[in-house]
Amino acid sequence: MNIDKSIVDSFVKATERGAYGASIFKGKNDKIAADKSAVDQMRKELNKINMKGRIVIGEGEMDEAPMLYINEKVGKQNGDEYDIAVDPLEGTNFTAKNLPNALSVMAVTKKGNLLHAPDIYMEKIAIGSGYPQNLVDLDYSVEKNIKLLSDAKKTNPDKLCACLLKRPRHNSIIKSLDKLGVKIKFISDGDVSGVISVGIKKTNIDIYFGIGGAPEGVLAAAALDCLECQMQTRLVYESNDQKNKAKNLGIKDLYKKYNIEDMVKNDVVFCATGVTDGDLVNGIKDIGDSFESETFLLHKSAKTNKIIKSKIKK
Ligand code: VTB
Repeated sequence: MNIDKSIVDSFVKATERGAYGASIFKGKNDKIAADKSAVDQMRKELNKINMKGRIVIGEGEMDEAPMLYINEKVGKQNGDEYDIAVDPLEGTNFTAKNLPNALSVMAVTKKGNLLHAPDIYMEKIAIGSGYPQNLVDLDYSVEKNIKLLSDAKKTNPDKLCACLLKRPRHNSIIKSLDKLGVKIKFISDGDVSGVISVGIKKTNIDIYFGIGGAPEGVLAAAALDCLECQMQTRLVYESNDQKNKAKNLGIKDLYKKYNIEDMVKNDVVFCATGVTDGDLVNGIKDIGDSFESETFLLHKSAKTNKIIKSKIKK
């Protein structure tokens, strides 16, 4: 069953509110307050929706997050059942320091269609649309993935651009890319928008590599699903406790390689509202008793791919 178009505006309102909440703390050097404000505002808006919603990816477990925790029920508890992944503030650092690319993000499916990923790390590789299926693979070397991609694009590796989080854990990938002459766009944070950039022509990014958060991975997969791009991921464990967390969420094969269809099934809606100006959308503009927002909206079954500009009373 597809998601009815009539409910999509309500999801957009939730990320608009989340972004507004975070924007109050733009440049105030307080990541926690910005995140809390985003969570509070998004939750309030979600609870106005006629749905039986359940958070499957959220701000953490019930005992560690006061709101929008995994398994929290949201919505008025009437109507259809939805599974919801939220990152009310993707880029707490960006907001605190008033830097570009902070977003309020959400993905929604009908119940049972989203991977319940634990809040741990995940390896990710992603490319744009129009390539042969399963072209790149996490188990191939960087050299092999780049060769496959440059051959498919009928170009040379030195014409490609890769996006990566700037972290020491990526040093060996960076070394290989440097050797091949591949251009690199480093991001300091925010790999939801980093991964999605492979599906946005104007960014000129051909491939995304590296390890980031698993919740962010599932959110990006929702967007890339709508954009008909390719992505493969695998969970990364730093302790037995993390393995148990995954098992408790129903993950049987701990080292499974997930393609998009293993993370997101059937219809999906993805929305991301800008907190600060960024590559995808502009940030919140405070205009007195109202604010203006921009939201990147994707809806798979309706083939919606647009930017929604709103003016909303505070
Ligand atoms: C990752 C990434 C996020 O934080 O979770 C990162 O997916 C944290 O990584 O988009 P480190 O532990 O290496 O700092 C973000 O960049 C922002 O939440």
